Amino acid sequence: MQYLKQDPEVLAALEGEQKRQKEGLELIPSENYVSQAVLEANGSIFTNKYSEGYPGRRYYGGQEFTDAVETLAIERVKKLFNCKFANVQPHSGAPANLAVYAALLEPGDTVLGMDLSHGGHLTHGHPMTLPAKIYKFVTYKMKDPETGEIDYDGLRAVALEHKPKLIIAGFSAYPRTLDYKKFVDIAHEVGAVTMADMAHIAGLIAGKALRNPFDDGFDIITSTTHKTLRGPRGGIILTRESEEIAKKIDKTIFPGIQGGPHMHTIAAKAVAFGEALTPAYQEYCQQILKNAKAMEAVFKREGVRMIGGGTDNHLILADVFGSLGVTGKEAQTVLDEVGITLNMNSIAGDTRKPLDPSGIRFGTPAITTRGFKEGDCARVAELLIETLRNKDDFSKKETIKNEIRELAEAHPIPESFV
Ligand code: DSN
Repeated sequence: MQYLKQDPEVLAALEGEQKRQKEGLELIPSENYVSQAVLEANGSIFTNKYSEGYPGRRYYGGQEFTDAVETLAIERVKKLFNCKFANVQPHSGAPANLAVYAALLEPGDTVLGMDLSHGGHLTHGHPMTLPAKIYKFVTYKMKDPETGEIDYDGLRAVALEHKPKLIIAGFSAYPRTLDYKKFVDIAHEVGAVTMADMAHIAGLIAGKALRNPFDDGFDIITSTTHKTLRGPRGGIILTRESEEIAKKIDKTIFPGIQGGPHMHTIAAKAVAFGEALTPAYQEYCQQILKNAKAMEAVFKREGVRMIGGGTDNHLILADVFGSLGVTGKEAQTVLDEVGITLNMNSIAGDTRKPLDPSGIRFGTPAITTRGFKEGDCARVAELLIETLRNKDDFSKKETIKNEIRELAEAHPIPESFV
């Protein structure tokens, strides 16, 4: 940080964040640690360049190297997800989803997505979002929060009644696997396009640890690139095989809703996709799942209720208010105090408000990057529950905090994955 010394205030914030990331345990399931190679590309001079358009079809000159790096990102991500078309320009997940809606729908058209309180995402139709003001969203839910199974009969009934043009599979707080084939069959029945918002599990799909929705015939995948994919903050839109859909999406991203692509981020995406193509990355993804299972076992043993009864992926949603009498907000605060970062989360049928809900959501992508294995993760789960059971015991929390710091120090954040 040789040059940042010129700005001591920003430097101080950055150094504080560096220390926080180093000494604490990151359990927010949508966060991760990127390699130094991704950081270098993301902090590179590609940030200086304007490149409106696409490789070989730009509006400004001087595109020899931006074309090369964007083409690399496109080819690598197509290989990772086994699809024909990719747009790597979305600035993040929300614009990626908006672009798909704008590309395929007319204002007033209907979209079927997962209910937010059952694990869906704000961009799948929450009334406060722009898409919800433009399109009509209808929702499906879990059949039973104790098993997490989706109510596919209910989903089909809503689809038959409302005839959506787009059906979305995907979530930000759902711990089980989806039956993609059922979504595709229902979509074919009503003539809808299928979109899988895989932001949370895209890395696990790329790493072949979870099923690829394209293998069951999904038309489109949207994702962020900074979660399990372990890349820079950004988005992607992938199209399995329809050139017509891919062309509409390209036009909607630029010039439809975005201007100049962030070429430094696209360079960093290319690096992350290169890393995700390695066998080491596939091992990483398998370990994420094993680590989540190790945490699940502790929660089961300790009688703490998990929505969906456990996890098939990288995250767990626990009803800490119902099981331990601690609200999600209290849990988030007290765990922060001992060096565990996670987030409060509403749970299906929550009787509490979104800003102080009953649940917490946590996951294993970031600590797995640090080299945590099943035994370490089980211990983290024990410490997590112990903290909540002793939330007012200062000396107990100090002891836990020290153990957390030791665990973190024993697992330094890696600089490289290849
Ligand atoms: N904020 C992201 C998450 O944590 O899941 C999704 O938008």
